[in-house]
Amino acid sequence: MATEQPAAEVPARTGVGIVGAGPAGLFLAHLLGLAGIDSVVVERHSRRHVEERIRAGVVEHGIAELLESGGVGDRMRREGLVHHGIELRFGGAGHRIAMSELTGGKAITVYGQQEIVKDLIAARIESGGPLVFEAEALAIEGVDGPSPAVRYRLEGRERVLSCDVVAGCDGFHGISRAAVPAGAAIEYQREHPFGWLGILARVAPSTEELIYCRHERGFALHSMRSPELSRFYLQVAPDEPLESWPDERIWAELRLRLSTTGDWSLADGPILERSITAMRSFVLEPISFGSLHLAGDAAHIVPPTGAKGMNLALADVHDLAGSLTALLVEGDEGPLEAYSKRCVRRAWQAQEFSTFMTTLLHPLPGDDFGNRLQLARLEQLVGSADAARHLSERYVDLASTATTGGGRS
Ligand code: RFL
Ligand code: PHB
Repeated sequence: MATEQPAAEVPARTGVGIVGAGPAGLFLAHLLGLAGIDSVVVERHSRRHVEERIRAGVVEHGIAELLESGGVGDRMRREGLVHHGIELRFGGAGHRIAMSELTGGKAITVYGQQEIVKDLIAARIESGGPLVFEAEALAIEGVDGPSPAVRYRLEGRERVLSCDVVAGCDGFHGISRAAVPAGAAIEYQREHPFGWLGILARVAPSTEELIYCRHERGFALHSMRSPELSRFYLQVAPDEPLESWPDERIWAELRLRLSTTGDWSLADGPILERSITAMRSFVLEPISFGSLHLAGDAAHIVPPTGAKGMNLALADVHDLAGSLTALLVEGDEGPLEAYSKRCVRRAWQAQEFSTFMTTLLHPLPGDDFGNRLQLARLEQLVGSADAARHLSERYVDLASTATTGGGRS
C-alpha cells in the first residue's frame, strides 16, 4: 500500500520526532507547526487504518475549546452533537444529570475520535508537514543525550530520524516506553475483572443523551455518533470470545439491561463494527526522561467508563507543545521540566474519576455487598445536587483543568 509521504522526501533530521499518529501525535504535530517548530510523525499503520479505527466519542468542554483554538475544531462544531446532560439508569428507572446547569453552562461534544483524527490528518497534509504512514518505529535511542533518534522501518528499509526531542505518542502497545531507562519510572496498574463489548449500529439513537446503565446482569452504555449511528457497550467477561455474541444476543442483552418500567424502547439495526476491549488502569511516573517525553495512552490509560482517555491525550500534548515552544523558540527550559509532573497529576485525577465511574456501574458476580453499595451511591447521585454537581464537573471538564486544581494549565 502506498505511503502518503514519499520515502525519499522524509527528512533524516527534525526538531521533534513524533512516534504515533493517534490523537496525541497528530495534535502535537499540528500545534508545533503553528509555533513554527519542525516535526516528523511516523505511524505504523496506514492512513486508512487510523482514520477508520473506532474508539472514543466524548470530547470534554475545555478540550473542544483547545481543538477550536488550534484551528481544527470547525467540523466538530458543525457536526458534533452538543450534550447538556447524561442519564443514569438503574433499577429500571432513568435519572437525568443536568450537567450544564450544574457546571455553569459547560457541555460535552459527542464526536468520534476517528473524525478528530481525520481532521488532524487533513490539517497536517495541508500544512505540508511530514506524516509518514506504514513507518514502524523500532527503537528510540540516545534519550540521555542532546540528539536522540528514532529508528524506524519504511518500505522494508531501516532508517534513522535524528531529533532534538522525541515525543512518544504511540499508545499503550507502542515501543516508546521501552526506551525509558531501567529503574527510572514506576508503573502503577490495575486490571479490571471485565471487558466491554462495543458495537456501532446503523440505527437512529433511541435517546437524546448518553445512558449509563447499571443492571444486575452488567453495565450497558447507549451512546451515538450521529442522528443515524448508535454506539453501544456491554460489560462482558474480559476474555469473552466475540463469536459468542451473535447480533440477536447483543440486541437481546441490550434490551434486557436497558429496559425501564416506563414506555421506553430500543430500536435496533445492522451492526457495522464490533470489538471486545479488556479494561485496564495504568499510570507511568514520571513520563519525561532526558530528551524523551511520553504523552497520551503511552503514558497512562484509564477504563473508558469516564470517557477520559482521548481527552487526557489531547491535554497532554497541548501542554507538551507549549513546553516545547518555550524551550525551542524562547530557550526557556522551565515549562518542559515540569511537564511530567503536570501530566501525572492530571492522569491521577482522571484515574480517580474513571475508577469512580467504573466501580459505580459494573456489578461483580458474587459481590452482593459491593453490588448493594453501588445502588446506595447511585441514589446519592440522583438525590443530591451537590453529588450530581461533583460528578458533572469531573465528567464535562476534567482534562483541561486538572493540573492546577481548577484553573487552566
Ligand atoms: P492511540 O490512539 O493508541 O494512538 C497511538 C498511535 O501510535 C501508533 N503506533 C506506532 N507508530 C509507529 N511505530 C510504532 N512502533 C507504533 N506503535 C503504535 C498506533 O498505530 C496509533 O496510531 O493513542 P493516543 O494518541 O494517546 O490516544 C489515546 C486514545 O486513543 C484513547 O485514550 C481513547 O480512545 C480512549 N477511549 C476514550 N477516550 C475518551 O476520551 N472518551 C471516550 O469516550 C473514550 N471511549 C476509549 C473509548 C477507548 C476504547 N478502547 C477501544 C480502548 C472507548 C473504547 C472502547
Ligand atoms: C463512546 O461513545 O464511544 C463512549 C461514550 C462514553 C464513554 C465511553 C465511550 O464513557
